[in-house]
Formats: sequence, C-alpha cells, structure tokens
Amino acid sequence: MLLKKIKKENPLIHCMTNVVVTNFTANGLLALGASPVMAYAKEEVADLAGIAGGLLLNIGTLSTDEVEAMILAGKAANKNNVPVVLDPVGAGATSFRTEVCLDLLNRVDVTVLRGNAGEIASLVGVKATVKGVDGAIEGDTIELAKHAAKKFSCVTIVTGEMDVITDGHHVHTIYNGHPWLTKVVGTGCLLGAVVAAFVSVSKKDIKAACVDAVAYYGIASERAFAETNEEGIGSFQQAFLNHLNKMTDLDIKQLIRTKK
Ligand code: ATP
Ligand code: TZP
Ligand code: MG
Ligand code: MG
Repeated sequence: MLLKKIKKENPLIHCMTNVVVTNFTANGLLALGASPVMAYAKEEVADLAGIAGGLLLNIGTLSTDEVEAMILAGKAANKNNVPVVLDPVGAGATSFRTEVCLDLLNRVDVTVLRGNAGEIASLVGVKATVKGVDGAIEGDTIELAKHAAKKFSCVTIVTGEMDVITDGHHVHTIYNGHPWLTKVVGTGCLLGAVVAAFVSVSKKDIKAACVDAVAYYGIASERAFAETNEEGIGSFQQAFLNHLNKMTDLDIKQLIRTKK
C-alpha cells in the first residue's frame, strides 16, 4: 500500500540532482504524490536534508562545491534517519565521477544505490563500457548487483531491460518497463527520486519499497507506450507522467512482472 501512503503523507524529497533533469524530476515526484525540493547551498542543505523524508544525491552535472554540499546533506540525513539514494550518473566515464561516488559511499551511509550496469560496474571495479551517461557490461548483472550491495552495504538497483534489486543476499528481478524510457533523458534520474519517495514511507523494508518503486515505474511506461506509440516519444513523456500520477497499489500488485 505504498502509493496510498505516499499520497497521504506527501513526503518531502530533497533532491540534489543534475541540471538536465531538475524539472522532470520535480514533476515526476509531484505526479507520484511526493513533494520535491531542490537545494544545493552549503549553508542550507544540512537543515533541509535533516527534516526531509528522503534525500537524493545524483552526480549528473557535479562540481567540487556540490560534492562538499552533498556530504553535508548526507551526514545530516544519516543523523536524522532520513534514507539516502545515490545515483552515480556517468561513474566510469571519468575518474572524477568514479572517485566522487566512492568518496560519497565511504562518508555517507547510503540506503540505496541506483544506476545502470556500466555505472555500478565501474564502482566495484568490474570492466564496463560507459559512454557519457550510458553504460553496459558483458557479465552477469545479478552477480554485479550482489557484489555492489555487499561491498557498499546498501540495497542496490541495477536498471536496464531487466531491473535487479538486491541487498546482497536476496535478489528480485523486475521485467516491467519499455525501451522508450531510454529515449527520454532523465528517466533513470527520476527513478532515483521515485525510489527515495517509496523508501521514505517504508523504512523498515527498504528492498520491498524498491521493488514496488521499480515495478510502478515500469508499468507506467508500458501504459504510456500503449497510448502513444503512434505519436512518438514526445507524447510518451507526457503520458508517462499521467500514468505515474494515476496508478494504484492494486495496479502494481496485478501487473508486476518478476519473470521474463
Ligand atoms: P542510461 O543512462 O544507460 O539510459 P539510466 O540511468 O537512464 O541509464 P536506465 O537503465 O535507462 O537508467 O533505467 C531507467 C528506466 O528505464 C528503468 O525503469 C528501466 O527499467 C527502464 N529501461 C531501461 N532500458 C530498458 C529496456 N531496454 N526495456 C525496458 N525498460 C528499460
Ligand atoms: N548529462 C549529464 S546528467 C544527464 C546528462 C545527459 C542526464 C542523465 O539522465 P539519465 O536518467 O541517466 O538518462
Ligand atoms: Mg536513460
Ligand atoms: Mg542515469
């Protein structure tokens, strides 16, 4: 019943995200029933993160100043039992990105790590191709996700055609979603914010909240595609927001696909 809980509690999600996806992320969170706030100044991030329902750290367009602010926000979140989601956008594309993520994972207690296979592989030292913000690996995604979850002691979500969610021991695979999600910029980034909202209302079962969040997101994309496939990806993006807004807990229960 997490969607109902989100709509009722309207959790504040403090997003420190990238300049490409800010508006899309805020609108996606509103559609879900959460309350977005984007804030970056070192002077205020600890105050905001400390009272938020969830904190998203997304390194998409990072700067040295922002990294410092992320650490302040992350530490305040940890002190106040606020869940933290890290999206390591483009980790592996440059050593700066990889090192910043490893530093964040070292200094902040990250609740959920969410990235594509190439990004997660770069963080655990597995060979990957990362071209800008897109990445892939040749090996086993499930083993990769388990490796990362164990190494960083956090629930890890590796997304793609198959989504893998694991705490390092138990593994869930989700097959909802549509390839058109890869044609709209920021769909991975928005998913990180959506995960933060689901986890914020289910702190006792982080993994189950991640499973629901990922299924919810994929189902919305399937419905959006069914409605707009003749029009194209511009209409798909709008319809996707509509379905993020309209979906119910019962829809998730009935339409989640855990097998191919
Ligand atoms: P990238 O930058 O490589 O596109 P990302 O950070 O945007 O990665 P994705 O892996 O694209 O993140 O995941 C975003 C959403 O798109 C997830 O819900 C995922 O399930 C979905 N998705 C990605 N690729 C596919 C696919 N081929 N088929 C179905 N759904 C997909
Ligand atoms: N460049 C820096 S961040 C960003 C781009 C294009 C957005 C990446 O979004 P996503 O959700 O990982 O596709
Ligand atoms: Mg993408
Ligand atoms: Mg991404």
